[in-house]
Amino acid sequence: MIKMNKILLFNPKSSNNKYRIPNSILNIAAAVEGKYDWVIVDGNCEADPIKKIESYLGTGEFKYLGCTVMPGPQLKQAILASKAIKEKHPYVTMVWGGYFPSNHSNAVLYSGYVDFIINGPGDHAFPNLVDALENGQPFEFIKNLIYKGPDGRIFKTAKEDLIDQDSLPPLPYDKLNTFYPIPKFLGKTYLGEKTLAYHSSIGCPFTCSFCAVVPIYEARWKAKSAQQVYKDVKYIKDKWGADAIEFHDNNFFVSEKRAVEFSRLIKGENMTWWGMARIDTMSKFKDSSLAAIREAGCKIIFFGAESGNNAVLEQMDKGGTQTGDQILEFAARLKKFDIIPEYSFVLGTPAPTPEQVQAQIDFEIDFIKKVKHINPKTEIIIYTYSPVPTEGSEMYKQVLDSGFKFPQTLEDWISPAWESFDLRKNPLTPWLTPEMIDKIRNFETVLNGVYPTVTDIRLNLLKRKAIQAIAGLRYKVNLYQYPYEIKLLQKIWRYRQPEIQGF
Ligand code: B12
Ligand code: SF4
Repeated sequence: MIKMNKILLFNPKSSNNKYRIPNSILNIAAAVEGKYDWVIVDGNCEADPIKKIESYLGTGEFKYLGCTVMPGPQLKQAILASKAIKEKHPYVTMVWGGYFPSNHSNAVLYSGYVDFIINGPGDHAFPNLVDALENGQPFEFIKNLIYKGPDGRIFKTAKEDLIDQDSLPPLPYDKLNTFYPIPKFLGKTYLGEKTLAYHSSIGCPFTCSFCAVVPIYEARWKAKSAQQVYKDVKYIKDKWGADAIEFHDNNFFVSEKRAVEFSRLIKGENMTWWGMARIDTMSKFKDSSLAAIREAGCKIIFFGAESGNNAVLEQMDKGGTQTGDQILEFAARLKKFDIIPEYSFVLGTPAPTPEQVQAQIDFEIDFIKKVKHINPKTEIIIYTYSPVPTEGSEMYKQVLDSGFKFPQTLEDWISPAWESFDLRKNPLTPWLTPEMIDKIRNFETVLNGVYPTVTDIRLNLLKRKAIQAIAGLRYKVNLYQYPYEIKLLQKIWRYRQPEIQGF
């Protein structure tokens, strides 16, 4: 007899041209594998994902739809699809998971078309929820759940301790391959011809006051062992030819021991890799460790530098140990190891007066130029600060005091203004004037002109030189206004922006 309790897992479109293994829903698939039948629909690989979902639901065999959602453009497809599907198939239990619903649960649940939110890791919560619903048992005690009670109140259940990551079931790559060929997900990047996206740890031990990871993981971090990571990577390499790895962990390099051990294991595989780290953590790494990491193929590391100003770093609660001087020293130190530091800065944080907000922006611009002077290979990523609800942090308090409010409904979230908010390009934060935002963006345009990112593999030497010649003069004399000529060239050559298109 055909079971009518199948699960459809949906990854709404998040990227225009670079597909990645849909790790969020693949982890959920692993959690129900062998217990419930499941299928995956990846919005990145489908011209019309709603049609594809309809073709599955039309069989009448599906009872659950699980959707992963991060803010930004992915939210748009998630909303459009969930709304349309719930209207047509009201019996389907709609479950959302991921960073957006965990941090903005009220707007999601009051939409009326999402039944449950998985708050943080879903590896246990999701199968437990489906079990409870299948067996008519109470779900109210399942950890990591947010739901609306019959009286309309929102309930959040207790958070589960982070799961030992090595105890999780293997990711069902072979079955994913039956829906979408794995090579489709192994894209050409700056790192290699076939780049694998892999997630080796969850959470982060720090509590930066602007970071969406904090309310969910509350300074907790759990990692797979170096051996486990190596085993998984090796499987994909041997079976589908991956030659590079993007580690999507929030903070890959928390443990020096694990990073060095992984380096030792991967060294012989001739793979290039990339991951995210903290400057203060990695500053403490021994020279021998940095050398081992580079020799093992790690060419470029992403660091949240955030600000060169110690007072702002403190306001951001960057763990209390990062300083402006350290950021500069570390950029110089990495030069010796031939590791490219990719430094991201967050400009436009709140301050008591408009003059102070402007002064901070000007300070950061000068500081970024200093970094570039010390190590010109440093890749600079500039974000405009967009608040996340880090309740209890001093910075979030300042944000609320300024009169800032998140949208109350999902429809508002996908209005054009809020979409660009999440891309951290044009935040609707009351303390930033349009002139300030222009200054940040224009500086970024000129900077990218003088130093085009190495991750843009389409930009050849000639094009680089042409943009550099035009932007160099502006950079020298601090003239950033109206950089239309640079923008035009970047548009014609479709210049890549890592802060929008992903690392
Ligand atoms: C890969 C990635 C991307 C990829 C696309 C991913 C995809 N799904 O196709 C790309 C590069 C395109 C991307 C882009 C953006 N991203 Co992004 N991305 C990530 C990253 C690095 C990894 C996500 C991942 O695969 N995790 C691995 C899985 C296993 O973990 P997970 O997603 O947390 O899933 C677990 C739980 O959350 C839960 N869960 C998740 N989904 C579901 C679904 C169901 C049904 C259930 C039951 C459970 C569940 O269970 C899972 C297993 O335990 C995260 C940071 C991170 N390390 O998680 C940022 C992150 C999610 N991105 C973020 C942002 C802001 C963006 C952007 C909007 C902006 C930007 N400048 O980066 C853009 C725009 C996106 C768009 N175009 O829509 C933020 C979200 C912040 C926030 N305010 O909520 C994060 C947290 C990074 C950060 N620290 O700032 N991103
Ligand atoms: S170190 Fe990075 S991931 Fe961790 S809390 Fe700070 S910004 Fe978030």
